[in-house]
Amino acid sequence: MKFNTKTIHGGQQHEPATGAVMPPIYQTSTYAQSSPGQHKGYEYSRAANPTRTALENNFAAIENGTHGFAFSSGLSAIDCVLRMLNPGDEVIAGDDLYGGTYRMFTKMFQKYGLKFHFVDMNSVENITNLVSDKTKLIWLETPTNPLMKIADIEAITNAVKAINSTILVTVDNTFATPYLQRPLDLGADIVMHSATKYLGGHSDLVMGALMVKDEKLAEELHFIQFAGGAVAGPMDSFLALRGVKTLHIRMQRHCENGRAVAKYLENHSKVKEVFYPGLESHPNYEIAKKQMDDFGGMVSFRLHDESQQAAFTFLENTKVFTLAESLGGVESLVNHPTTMTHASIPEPERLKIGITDSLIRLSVGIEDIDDLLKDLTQALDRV
Ligand code: P1T
Repeated sequence: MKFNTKTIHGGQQHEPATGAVMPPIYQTSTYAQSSPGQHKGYEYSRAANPTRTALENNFAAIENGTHGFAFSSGLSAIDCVLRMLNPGDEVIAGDDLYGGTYRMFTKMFQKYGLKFHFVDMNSVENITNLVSDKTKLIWLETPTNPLMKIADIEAITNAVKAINSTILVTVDNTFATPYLQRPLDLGADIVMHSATKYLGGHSDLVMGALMVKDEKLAEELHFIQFAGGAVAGPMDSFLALRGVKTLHIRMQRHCENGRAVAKYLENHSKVKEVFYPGLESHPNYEIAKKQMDDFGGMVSFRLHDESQQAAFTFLENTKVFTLAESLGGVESLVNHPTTMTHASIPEPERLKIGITDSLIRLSVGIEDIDDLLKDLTQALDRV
């Protein structure tokens, strides 16, 4: 199946009892057994639930994997991957990550004896120079949140695996989605999503996803999910499945609108810098063009006026763009990374990579582009 068919039919079958085209919301925690251990494949909904299974099969299909897992949040999906490691193990991660990911690495897992290196993924050598016997995991976000940096998944995976083929490469594919980029096809071992974002697509749920193509890895992740317990509920699974069915058409419009907004901002006198991988001025434009099928709906920019007040004036005055955390829904959102999504990163670290007070992040929705540009114009006029 091609991608636009897989979003709708991937891993799906009509419900056997009634032929229902959409899977029912199996709002049940447990399942009757005729004798201890004798059941129809479901025992307890932390282990598996049929609505979640339908979603997980769809998750696997859209990322060209064999197994998918739906978690209660994006962070709990990341937590599951990290729990495969042991004290003393080392992780090499990008230096620009969602603030909550950075917080989990540094504030939670560091104290259990894991060591994290944060590097600019722009250069493969930055990573290979750090690989040692202790390296067990590479953590990539591409495009990154919020600076839209691009890492070359294939080049990094090949270089790392040439040193040690057992090192796992995980890609947080939240910003790109499999509509634009399929990391498992490029050699990565695990794809992770905050399904809260584009996969769900309607800002009505919090969920995480992992997708893999290796049976043993799937077993290990399933065990941790089952033993740790961070599963997605049946209602949210239903909503996410409904969301994925329109992923391809939503993404098409997100990309069109994202490109138009990026071009508009690039030519605006009050805007100093625009971060969008589809602009030729983006330092990783060539890698983005090779690796992605289009460039998505996330756009960050920096104002010429570097004061926090200038950024706040803009943020307080958008009307179609709602000031809120999160991204990837049908509606346009605007966010201030330093005080909102990335506030948990210590200021010196933030400033080192360029997350300054004048940085603003847009999640460009699928509204009419004329209304979006008009809204940006009137808000920028007030700065
Ligand atoms: O919020 P949650 O579903 O737990 O997902 C965490 C997460 C992981 N990875 C990336 C790239 C993310 O962007 C997020 C969540 N991000 C936001 C809430 C935000 O506004 O950036």
